[in-house]
Amino acid sequence: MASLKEKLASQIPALRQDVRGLVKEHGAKVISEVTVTQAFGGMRGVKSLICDTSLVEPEKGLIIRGIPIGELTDRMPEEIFYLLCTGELPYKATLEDLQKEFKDRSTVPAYVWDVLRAMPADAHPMVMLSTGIMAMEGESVFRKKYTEGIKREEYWEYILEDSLQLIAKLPALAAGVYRIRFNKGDLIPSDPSLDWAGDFAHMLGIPDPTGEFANLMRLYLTLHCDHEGGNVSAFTSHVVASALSDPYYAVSAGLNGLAGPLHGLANQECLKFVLALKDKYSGVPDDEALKKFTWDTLNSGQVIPGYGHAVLRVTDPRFTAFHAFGQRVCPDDEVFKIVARLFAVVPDILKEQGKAKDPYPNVDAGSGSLLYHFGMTEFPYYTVLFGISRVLGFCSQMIIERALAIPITRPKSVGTDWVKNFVAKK
Ligand code: CMX
Repeated sequence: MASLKEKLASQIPALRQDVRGLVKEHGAKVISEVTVTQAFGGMRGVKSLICDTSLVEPEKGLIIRGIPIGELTDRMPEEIFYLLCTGELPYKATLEDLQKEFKDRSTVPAYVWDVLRAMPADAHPMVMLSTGIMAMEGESVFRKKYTEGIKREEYWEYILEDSLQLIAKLPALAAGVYRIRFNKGDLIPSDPSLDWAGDFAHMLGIPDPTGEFANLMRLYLTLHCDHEGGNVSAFTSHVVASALSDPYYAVSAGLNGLAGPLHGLANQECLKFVLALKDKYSGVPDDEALKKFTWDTLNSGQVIPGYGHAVLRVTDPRFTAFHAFGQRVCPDDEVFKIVARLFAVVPDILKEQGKAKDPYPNVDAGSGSLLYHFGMTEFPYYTVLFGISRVLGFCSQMIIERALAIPITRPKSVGTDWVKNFVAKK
């Protein structure tokens, strides 16, 4: 059975030939134009990036290598990483081989713990995760090999090695961040008999008598893995990697983008919103109270966290998957019930307000309530979970980009005066 590296090595020559042929034959064809609104509006909708790992369809949501995310909810994150990289789900033996590759590389260097323990007691967990990754940059095999001098065709092999190293260490690193930052006691050693997400759940130390918390971690780390190439975190990591900065730099940069309140931090904001409702009404408010609270939030100039999306125009299937998990595991939990009731009232309010192009819940609307149910009440940590999963996407995109020798990113910027002159001439 071929390993991930062997599989990629067998696919890459044809992939390169395919892309070379496409560019040679059709290089001058126009695939997108840019309006003034788009140039001033975050480049929304401009097709100027290639991402083969996944696609976000406005009416369908996330599709990974042709498979809708809703059909992948019982898969483990390791399987998803293999799928992102190769376009195929692994056979059992291949999956076991990949899991072994991760286990063999899973030990976090001791100096990382010294760095994290030296950080301010109120450091944001995302800062600790990103710092932990940056602290390990000296481990980069890609940087070492690049400095020694390797051929461009070989770059992807060392990007893959760094990716495996980094992904392997994330469960211990992120669990360590949780235990250090929230004074949970000693670090918990890894259990090598467990899968990547199961071991992470184990090292967090959250009591899990039913095993459902580990299932939630598997689902969480699968659902957040990738969201094509143009979202803030993936794009940031892509740009940094295009300068041939190694994966430690590029992953840390992507996570720093994910930390923003309009992106990955929204899950923390979302639970705050739900808990504020629960506190104000001492339990699950009725629909009238929910509507008033939502309107008050909008009228005070704030967004409703967990709702809206730059691309999606339907309920995010990842929200649907979390919602189904909650219905199965904790239908009577008050926080989960508020999330479910908000889903019933918020879309109509956002439609009535008429601003948000997508009035439906995104992935962040429901995930926090499930974590809260299992006793993970430290919501600044939630974005870290998003981050661990998203590294699978960053790394798979990076491996493919280096295999295809995608050059350094350098779009052209123009000044406001240039735009004024341009439109005046037209
Ligand atoms: N509540 C209130 N207003 C909203 C809104 C929401 N949930 N979503 C969008 N809007 C507003 C925007 O602020 C914007 O207002 P202005 O015209 O006054 O600037 C208007 O609707 C149009 O925005 P849009 O084109 O629909 O949305 P954008 O592509 O600009 O932004 C997003 C997308 C996600 C940043 C936005 O919907 C938002 O702020 N949502 C709340 C935060 C959130 O849940 N983020 C997580 C997204 C998932 C992820 O990527 O991590």
